[in-house]
Amino acid sequence: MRQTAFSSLPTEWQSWITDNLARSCDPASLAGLMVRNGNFDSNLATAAIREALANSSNDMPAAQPLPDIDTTANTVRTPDRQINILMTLATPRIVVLGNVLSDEECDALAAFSDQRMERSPVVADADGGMQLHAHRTSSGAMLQRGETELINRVEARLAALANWPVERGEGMQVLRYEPGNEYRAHFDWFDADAPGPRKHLERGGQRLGTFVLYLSDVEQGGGTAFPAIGLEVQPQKGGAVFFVNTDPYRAPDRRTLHAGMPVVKGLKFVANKWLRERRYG
Ligand SMILES: O=C(O)CCC(=O)C(=O)O
Repeated sequence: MRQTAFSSLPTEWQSWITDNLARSCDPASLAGLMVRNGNFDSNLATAAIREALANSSNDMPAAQPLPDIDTTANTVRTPDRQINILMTLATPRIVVLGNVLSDEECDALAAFSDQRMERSPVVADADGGMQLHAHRTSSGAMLQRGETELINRVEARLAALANWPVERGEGMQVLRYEPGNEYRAHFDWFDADAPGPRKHLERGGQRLGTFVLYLSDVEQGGGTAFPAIGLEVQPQKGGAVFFVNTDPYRAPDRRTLHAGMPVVKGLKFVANKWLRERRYG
């Protein structure tokens, strides 16, 4: 008999999947638990759960639309700007972009945000509150969606670029890193199994996609590293890296682990834009 993803699993894991699906557990959460607790590859876990669903009385979940950039040509024309595709990776989906913002737009976003910067927090696992952590040492400011004409323009551009409605985006978060500042490896997706992050899922669903927009060049250091796949993107003013945080069934993808590497020389400004499953705010 042909081996399938499901049949390749140890029998105790096969029973675990079948039992949990029979209890109507969320397939994406089950895949996450298999990766975390069983050390399974996320593609194998997702495929096995899909097969189990197909063989059960439950309906097989359909692949869901995700934010994505059309990389069939080497440039993408948005309503107001032509953006360059510099590098693409199919899975995990990562696109490195040039010419997303003009120098003036970068400077204006950084200057506007710099006045209200405070030390950047992380989401606490226990209660979802925002807490300071030694792993994240940048300063940051949250911008409201549509807060100024410039923010509105950039948000409309990113929405056209990623084929994802503005309403499903969080407000941008602008960060400033001094030499020595960093954000150690972390995920942008929220873990449905942790009580704190779960609260954030209730408002707008999962963070499906991320843009890190580079608002400055950096003399040395300050790349965005993806340690699980051995990739590092160097900051180039006006450029960006875009990545998709889940698989097509919206299960978190652990290969999207990423870090803001320590700045060695110079200042680094970035703007994060997170794209949610549903309308946000
Ligand atoms: O600074 C970077 O390059 C990445 C920032 C980041 O990952 C974040 O703020 O979540």
